[in-house]
Amino acid sequence: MATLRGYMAGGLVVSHLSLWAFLGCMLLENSNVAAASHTVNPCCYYPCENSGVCVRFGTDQYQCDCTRTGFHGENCTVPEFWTWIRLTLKPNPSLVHYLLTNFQWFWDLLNNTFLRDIVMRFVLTTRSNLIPSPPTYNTEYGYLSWESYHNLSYYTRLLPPVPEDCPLPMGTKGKQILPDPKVLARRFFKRRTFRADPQGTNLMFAFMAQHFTHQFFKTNNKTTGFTKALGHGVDASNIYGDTLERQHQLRLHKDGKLKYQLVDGEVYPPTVSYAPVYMKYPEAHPPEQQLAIGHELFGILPGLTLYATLWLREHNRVCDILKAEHPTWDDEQLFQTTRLIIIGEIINIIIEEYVQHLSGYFLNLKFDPTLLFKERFQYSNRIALEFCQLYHWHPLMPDSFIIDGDEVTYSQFFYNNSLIMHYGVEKLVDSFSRQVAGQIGGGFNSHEVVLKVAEMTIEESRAARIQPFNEYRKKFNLRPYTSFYEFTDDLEMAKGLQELYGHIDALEFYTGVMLEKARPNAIFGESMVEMGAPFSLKGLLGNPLCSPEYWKPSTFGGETGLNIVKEATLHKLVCHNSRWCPYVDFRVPGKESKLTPRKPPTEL
Ligand code: ACD
Repeated sequence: MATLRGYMAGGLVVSHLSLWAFLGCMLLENSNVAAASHTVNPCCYYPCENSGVCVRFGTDQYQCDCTRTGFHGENCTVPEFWTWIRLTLKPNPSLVHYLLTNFQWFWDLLNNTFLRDIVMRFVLTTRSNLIPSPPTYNTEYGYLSWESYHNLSYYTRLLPPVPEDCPLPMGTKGKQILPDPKVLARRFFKRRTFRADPQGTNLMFAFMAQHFTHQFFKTNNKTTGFTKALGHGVDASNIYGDTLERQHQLRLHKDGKLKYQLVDGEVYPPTVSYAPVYMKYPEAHPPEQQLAIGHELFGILPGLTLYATLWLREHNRVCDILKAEHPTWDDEQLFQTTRLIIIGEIINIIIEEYVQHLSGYFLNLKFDPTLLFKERFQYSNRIALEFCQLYHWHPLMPDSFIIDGDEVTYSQFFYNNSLIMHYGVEKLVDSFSRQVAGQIGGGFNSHEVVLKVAEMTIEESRAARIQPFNEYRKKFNLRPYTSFYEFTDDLEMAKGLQELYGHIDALEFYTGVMLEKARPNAIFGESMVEMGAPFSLKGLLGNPLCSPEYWKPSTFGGETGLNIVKEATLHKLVCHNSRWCPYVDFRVPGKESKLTPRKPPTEL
């Protein structure tokens, strides 16, 4: 069993620690109870490295459980032989990223061989292995518990919360009081002048990000750490509703289809009077302008209603295809099978186009569930609070919206579904695909209207006692930063953060992933990729659809349905469901992918 003094070998920390230990001893003489409450919980020092689990014994002792970490020793710091070999040979993440984003000629060759599958399998397994499955902790339970495993209303947690009894809010480093979230938002998040994303990400991507992620990020704002999205993954609840009752209100109950309305002969989501579901609109908003959509908040931005319209049209289009092949199927079977096809399409588009775009890789990412069939892989997923936190990508939002040459301000944009019917799906897609989004990482790029979100995210992370950014760097096999000057190249920011946090090890998780220096010509920094990718790939491939039991033609009504899934593209989603085919991509023109097109646009 180790004591605090045993772990902390040197420097400043020891003196800090000794002071607490000394205080503990003084009090011990008077009362045992008092001693327990004044001895520092040794787990507040995060003494266990390499994913070892800290267990407190007595008052000032702890043990690191290093089981199956590949390390041993008091603090899980001594590598076993094979771990040592692996670590010696393993290139660092920046080198791997550099190799994947350069040498196009090499990747062009590799993309056309069996080696693509091997590399893709390696990406999927190494990333997914970083996510515990079954899930472990949650905001209430910093140790394994049945409640935490079983209660789907919680977001899971990769690292346990900072213990309640730590001397400082982030454990043992930093200041007694964390910086005011408002000050952090105003000084480091707020946009000065719009900084376009160097990867050319556009608003079509930004609205996809928002539309797609809100099916599994539905924070229950009444209690910290809870979610209303019980599907914990891609379940298309943003299209079909998150309760059976809502789903039935949205369904036509004929041929498997969803309800719709026709405006000038074009299909749009129905009004709430026809499909009576709760939608959040300002009080005076006329009911005939309130559209009924799977997610109750999607009326706020026309970009979200645009995607809702596209998926509605796609759902009903697929129903027609299935019905032609299965005239005997009833409404229920047509609906359920179409939903599976839609979920499969979403996963495909997200991996092969959305994540592909974010990655900037010349490796062609591949959606092929069979790649994992011989691997040890669990087909389940639990959304983590840390994933939800890091996905607040509001710097994507521009200063205003340029639609068909017209400038639309935020106040004209919010809750304005008439824009969709006025311009039509085609012009909106074209405009959003041509307008560049903001760079996510590096700070100073959040528009005033979304600044409050950064504040609220920081407040949530404090209420949930999320561990420091550097602890997450270690969890994801990244070297912790040693100073704010290493963390960011912006001297003003480094100085300001040092002054407010006092120590780099006290930097908070969300502030860390968002403000970290972006990689050269990239949308965000190293940590966002190294932490976001494991959550994403585990969540996408952990979907039941990707399991050997489901991944077969019969699940999708036959080869036709399976092929719709396998060949889904953003281009088809738009062009199969519009009068004319606009420019559509996740990046602005001129920044189109240099990769060999995976599916020629003519193949519609
Ligand atoms: C890799 C692939 C490249 C990863 C590049 C960037 C990842 C960064 C953040 C997350 C990105 C996208 C999230 C997409 C889908 C989320 C799906 C969640 C399903 C529950 O190098 O590994």
